[in-house]
Amino acid sequence: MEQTCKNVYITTPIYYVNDIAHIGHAYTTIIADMLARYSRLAGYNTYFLTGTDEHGQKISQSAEQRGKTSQEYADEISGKFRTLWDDFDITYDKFIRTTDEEHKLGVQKAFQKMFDKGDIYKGEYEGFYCVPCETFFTEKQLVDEEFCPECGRPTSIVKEESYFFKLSKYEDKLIKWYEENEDCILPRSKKNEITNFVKGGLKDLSISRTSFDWGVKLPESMNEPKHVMYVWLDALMNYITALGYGDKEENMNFWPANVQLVGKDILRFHSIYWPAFLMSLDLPLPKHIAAHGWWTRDGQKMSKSKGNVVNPKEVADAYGLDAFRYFMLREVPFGQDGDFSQKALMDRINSDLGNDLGNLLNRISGMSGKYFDFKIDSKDVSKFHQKELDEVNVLLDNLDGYLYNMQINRYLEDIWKILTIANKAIGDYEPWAKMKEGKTEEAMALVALITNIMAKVSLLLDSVMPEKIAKISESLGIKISNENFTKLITNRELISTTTITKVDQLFPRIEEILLTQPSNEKEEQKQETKKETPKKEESKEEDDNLITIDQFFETSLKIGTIVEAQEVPKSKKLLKLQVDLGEGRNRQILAGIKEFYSAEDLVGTQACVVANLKPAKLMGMLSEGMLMAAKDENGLSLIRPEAPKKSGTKIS
Ligand code: ME8
Repeated sequence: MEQTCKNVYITTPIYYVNDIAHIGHAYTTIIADMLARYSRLAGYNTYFLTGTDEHGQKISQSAEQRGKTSQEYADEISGKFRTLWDDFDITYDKFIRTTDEEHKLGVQKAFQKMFDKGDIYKGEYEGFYCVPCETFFTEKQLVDEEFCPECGRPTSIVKEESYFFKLSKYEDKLIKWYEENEDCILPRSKKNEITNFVKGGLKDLSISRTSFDWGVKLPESMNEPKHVMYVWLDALMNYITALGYGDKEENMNFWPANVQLVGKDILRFHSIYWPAFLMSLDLPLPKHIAAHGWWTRDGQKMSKSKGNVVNPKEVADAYGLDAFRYFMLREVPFGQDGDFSQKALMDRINSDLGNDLGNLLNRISGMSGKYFDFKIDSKDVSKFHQKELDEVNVLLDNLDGYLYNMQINRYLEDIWKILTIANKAIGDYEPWAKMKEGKTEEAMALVALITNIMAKVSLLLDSVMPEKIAKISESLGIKISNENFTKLITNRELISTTTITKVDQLFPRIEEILLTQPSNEKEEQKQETKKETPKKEESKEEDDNLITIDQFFETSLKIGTIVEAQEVPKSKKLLKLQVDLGEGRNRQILAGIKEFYSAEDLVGTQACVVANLKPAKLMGMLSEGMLMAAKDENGLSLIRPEAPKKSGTKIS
């Protein structure tokens, strides 16, 4: 995002509609939203694009599995993405769908132009194709000569007539672009990887398919009704078709994009294919392609296909949307992977937001109310606090640079350093002591300093936590506007006077009760994930991990009689059971079987129980064992004795 340019164009990847959104998608979208909000406030003419990627074999297969047409399925999932972003108050200017007519026309125009230029030719493609990744691989790239290097699934050999894009022709030009534009790919470490890859040689790219038909047709003039476009050609073009490329071109003045955000998984497509296509179309190249890292969960890659996703809506509902946004942007340095942990989220809320930010506002309203009837005057701030103002200004100097280089966590770290200056000044100057000594002017200068710092911080954090900042700015009596941004941030000025209003606590301490809900979701999902481990791995484990009879007997299995059963409120899956294992007292067991059994039906029945499991807490309740069950596509069944047995009978 160059400061000199008037227009700012920010894009996210367009998300596949083969499943619903998870926090990885939310992360990309929140970063883009933050940049867009910041750019607007700083006075740039901003355009922010997001949307959904709806063509390709993967989508048509997902639709088929659900008994829907590809279009019906794409409509449904695209709608869910859009609803989520609307719930999250994401300020996109356009939500593009690759099934939009204007998009399809634009892609066809682009194809025609590249063809007319001599960059596209017809040939035959034979390669190893991974359907879930929509990507061809060479034999060398495969794992164990068969499996996809990206997702580990089996590939299939596909041979088909195909059009090719002369990617090899752009090898030198791409290398020149990387070398001449230091920050064209961020973080810079990623740029080296890409440069080396391209230096290793590029093969021409197959850009049409005849093996399925859910895609954009080639331009009519080609007379190739069997061909549809390669989904990545179709998808990448969204960044210009959204601006009207090939049609009305109404927003093409936003091109080239300033920041194109992508996950590191799709950086190659964006930093090799995409600029090569643009060169072929004689269009300028984006200023920055910025690749962020992966969110993992419990150290594992999180993905729609693995089923171990964290639902961003649930997290935002439990902890607050602004806190979630802050956490995502602050926790992990851009470009690096991060593990999603509720403990870390809770710490950020209680410490950074509650103690540092929320408390400072309380102190402003407390001191201004007690000493000055809530009226603030900045006239003596520079006289008594030039040192603090200078310190703040030094930090402000760096903030732009951090944002423009996608060092968002450092941007936030430095804003917190500014808050520390304010909190420290209160301790250093003790306005209550000044008041006692009759030094009212000095006390006022201090409270006004803090108020000004809070006002500056609010302008800088509005893009990160718009809802909470609206409350803070209301309390400070200062509007979040471009005018104030220019005055307080760009020109380093102070507000002259204002009146403070009291607000309720902004970030109440998050206690365990809030924490336990999502973490139980996590436990529940974990159990699900375990059951859904891919077949290949299961059978491998069975072969490799044979156990001895002694190892088997380490597990204590017993017959239990269910004497009481209740639903657990707010849980989709859990039932709370009291189970008699012949021990003279009942054990409480929480079982994830609510979808398959009603509480009443279970009372009086028996089941096999794992009796020596370490007790665990689910939804804040103790669970002292596990019922055994088997689940297949027809549902779940508890494992029970064929004829009634005494409670506590050992199973061997
Ligand atoms: O790749 N951590 O779509 P997609 C962080 N349609 N970010 C993650 C993530 C994770 N665990 N998982 C996904 C596609 N993302 C193509 C893009 S663009 C022309 C076409 C984010 O639904 C990340 O930004 O698989 C990733 O690049 C994007 O979601 C891909 O989502």
